[in-house]
Amino acid sequence: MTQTATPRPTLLGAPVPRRSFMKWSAAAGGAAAAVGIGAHYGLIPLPTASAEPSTGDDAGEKVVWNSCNVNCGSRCPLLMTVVDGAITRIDADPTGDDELGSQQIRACVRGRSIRQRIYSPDRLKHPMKRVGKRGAGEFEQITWEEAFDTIADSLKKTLDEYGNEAVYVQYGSGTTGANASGGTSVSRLMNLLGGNLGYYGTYSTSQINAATPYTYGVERETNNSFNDAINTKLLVLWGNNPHETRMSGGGELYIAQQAKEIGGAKVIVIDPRQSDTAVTMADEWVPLRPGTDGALVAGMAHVMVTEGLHDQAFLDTYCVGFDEEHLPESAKPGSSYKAYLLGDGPDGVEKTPEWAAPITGVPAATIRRLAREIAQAKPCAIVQGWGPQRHANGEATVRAIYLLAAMTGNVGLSGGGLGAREGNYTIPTARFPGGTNPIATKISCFTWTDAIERGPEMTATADGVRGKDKLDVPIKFIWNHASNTLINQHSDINRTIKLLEDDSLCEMIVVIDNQLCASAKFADILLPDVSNAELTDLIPSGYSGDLAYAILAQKAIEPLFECRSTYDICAEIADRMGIKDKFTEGKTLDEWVEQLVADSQKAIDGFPSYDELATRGIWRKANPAGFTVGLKKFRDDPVANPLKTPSGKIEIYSERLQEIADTWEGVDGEIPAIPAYVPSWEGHDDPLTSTYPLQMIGHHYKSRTHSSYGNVAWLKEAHPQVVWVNTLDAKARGIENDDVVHVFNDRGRIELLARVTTRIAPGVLSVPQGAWYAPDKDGVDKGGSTNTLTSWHPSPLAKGNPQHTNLVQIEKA
Ligand SMILES: Nc1nc2c(c(=O)[nH]1)N[C@H]1C(S)=C(S)[C@@H](COP(=O)(O)OP(=O)(O)OC[C@H]3O[C@@H](n4cnc5c(=O)[nH]c(N)nc54)[C@H](O)[C@@H]3O)O[C@H]1N2
Ligand SMILES: Nc1nc2c(c(=O)[nH]1)N[C@H]1C(S)=C(S)[C@@H](COP(=O)(O)OP(=O)(O)OC[C@H]3O[C@@H](n4cnc5c(=O)[nH]c(N)nc54)[C@H](O)[C@@H]3O)O[C@H]1N2
Ligand SMILES: [Mo]
Repeated sequence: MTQTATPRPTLLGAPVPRRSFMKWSAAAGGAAAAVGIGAHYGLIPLPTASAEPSTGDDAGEKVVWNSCNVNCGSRCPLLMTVVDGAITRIDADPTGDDELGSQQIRACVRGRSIRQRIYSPDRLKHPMKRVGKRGAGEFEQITWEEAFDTIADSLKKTLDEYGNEAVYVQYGSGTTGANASGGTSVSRLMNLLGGNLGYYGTYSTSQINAATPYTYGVERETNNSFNDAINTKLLVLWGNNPHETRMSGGGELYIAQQAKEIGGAKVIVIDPRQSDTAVTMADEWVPLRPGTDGALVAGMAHVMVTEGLHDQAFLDTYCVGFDEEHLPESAKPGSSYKAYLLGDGPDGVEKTPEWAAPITGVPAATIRRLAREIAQAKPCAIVQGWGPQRHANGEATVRAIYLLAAMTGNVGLSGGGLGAREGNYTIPTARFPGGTNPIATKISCFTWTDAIERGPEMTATADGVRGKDKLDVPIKFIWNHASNTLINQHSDINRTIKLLEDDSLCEMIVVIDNQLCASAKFADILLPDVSNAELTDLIPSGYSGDLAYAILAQKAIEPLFECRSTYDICAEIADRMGIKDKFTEGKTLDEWVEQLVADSQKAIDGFPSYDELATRGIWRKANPAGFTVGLKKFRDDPVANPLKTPSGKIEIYSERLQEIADTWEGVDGEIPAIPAYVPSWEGHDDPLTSTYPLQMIGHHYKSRTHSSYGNVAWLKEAHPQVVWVNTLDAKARGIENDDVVHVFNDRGRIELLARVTTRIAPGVLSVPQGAWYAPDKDGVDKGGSTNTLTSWHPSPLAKGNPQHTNLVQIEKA
């Protein structure tokens, strides 16, 4: 491991003397006693970085195992050096390479800069209540007692007046990696109080979760893990960018690289952007227009069928609806996928590569060559990311990519796969019990703004309400824990602001966060949570291919300022609602964590005791099989091991989707029974392109996890917020690299730097998502948040977030 010899600069530039931060938190807390937002958010000096990792020998010095728990999918162990109560240094995992099938879980740039998040000037310090207009950011410091009483009174009032379905626990992923210390406490509290309006889907996977049951029977069918990619001949990463979205040692970047280095696989990346993955791993990058993957699949499938390259035996045995001979009885003639390809379907159009080329922007010759290569590589692993599905037609795209895996007979084979996202191995680490929601009524996680605005108008078929035919009440009370989806991460920020500003609609918003993010400014009651460095928790692994692990992340420093844990906050509110004992079961947070370790020990062979885990920090368990092969049993014996689809087979034609297409009313967008290409609103051929000619996507960026870490100065300097624009589009507008530009549409305008590059397809812009929304007095978002430009318009089947489907224009500022 390399160590820096020179001390790192502090946040303010000048290092503070090594011992000058004695009783740091108390002093900084005391200084912020005055009321008013300015006084609360003055700069905080960052404790000085020490040059060497502590040995723990010095008096007052210790090294503590903790972790990074944000939602990149991984959870990385962090070694925190603590001197006189302040964290002075972060080191990554130095263990692991000595264990078979193991690897170091090395934190990425974000985890390594966590001190700047813990000691951020944006840290929330005291409980506050809103005093001005909602969203204006005017708050007054209050006592914890007043905060708890106000929340309990408001909650009782909402439950009495409107019932439990008027309470909503917002999607929030800021503490995804946490266990007892995360947002589950809020759900537990509400579940004990009779429940709340629930949500289905996630901002990550709405469309793929909704579409997958119609092909494979369940929301998420386990795919082959990346460890298995060493057994493949050809790895096709389809809108999948592990070099950024799985970039830590606990992610799968390293494992994906092994597929090439050890297995020698050829790698093709299909993505409108030449992503970091495409640059470092790919033998070929295939750029295409966003949202046109279904057409690319059809063009390739046409080649395979006409040249006889597809696996007919696999289709005949394991699938329904590829050709007319294998359609269910209810299906109309000409409704098979093959009929669609050959021009024998309702549209009468043959889906040749020449048909697909102008839609996708991929030359017909390339489509032919790719089709032959993918069909002839045995085996071939097609692994889709979640970028292709976060679109207005994402559900159809997901199923099209699955189709290619089935047509080439790669499903259920080592070195092949389902066409889904990579699978992984997990262990059943015990989780803090949130309980179950007694209320069955659910909305899609993306439609909460509609549920505030017009809840009782929302129906099952037009708006995707589940568990009831329609909503009876609008959302009146929101719990917003570790979530910036109230503003920054939801679509169409300007429209959301208008909705939330009207406090006669949603009457109470409780925000529990530890940074003054855009969403926090919309709180009625704003509560300062501790950071994960300020408590102990048992952290289960996210995914690391076939390596599972658990971390005992231990309290490194005392809570800063007046911060309190979410568990304690919820326990106090439970007390005021008369259910404290039910909520706590008589346990403190630390006692819960001890119990979770004990329960994990019972459930998992070899899981260490609390004391052992406390010392070693992290415990690993590799998949005994080495890698995972999805649907292997089904492949081996499809009769004994049918899928959970109605036919028990892979459904290329879905009767259930046909029924939805025939019966759902008020749906905007097509839901075809076969994975046909469907054009969408704000696609490349929407008439709106005459005003806004460019398609804008928003990739997940290495400098942030969504908006988390988005205020870290080191990361902002290393990875500034830039819009990727193709050289041709830039030239046509007189834009040069590093120019300040505006990207805009009818929904808003953002200001940021131009990255003029050939690494993005012409006609496409990418604005990395998650930048902190920062409007100037004219409403121009100088933070460059992509959600200033995205829309509320939900996708047809999932009612999910199509946040990569947007038309925009770009100009010099
Ligand atoms: N560094 C970092 N890592 C993260 C996160 C983060 O914010 N930062 N977020 C985490 C979370 S919660 C999630 S859900 C995942 C997200 O993981 P993904 O959803 O897979 O990430 P994206 O960057 O949205 O999309 C992946 C790729 O798809 C491409 N793409 C976009 N539209 C299309 C299309 O129409 N067709 C094709 N073929 N490709 C397209 C994008 O250019 C991008 O390179 O990442 C996780 N990891
Ligand atoms: N345009 C566009 N929008 C997107 C996406 C996209 O691709 N494009 N991706 C979507 C996806 S996949 C996702 S998952 C969502 C993510 O959206 P969010 O779930 O909102 O994720 P973050 O932006 O990371 O915000 C997490 C919040 O948790 C807070 N937090 C961090 N640690 C703690 C803690 O210990 N305690 C508490 N109480 N709070 C804490 C952070 O300060 C931050 O305000 O965004 C979605 N939005
Ligand atoms: Mo996500």
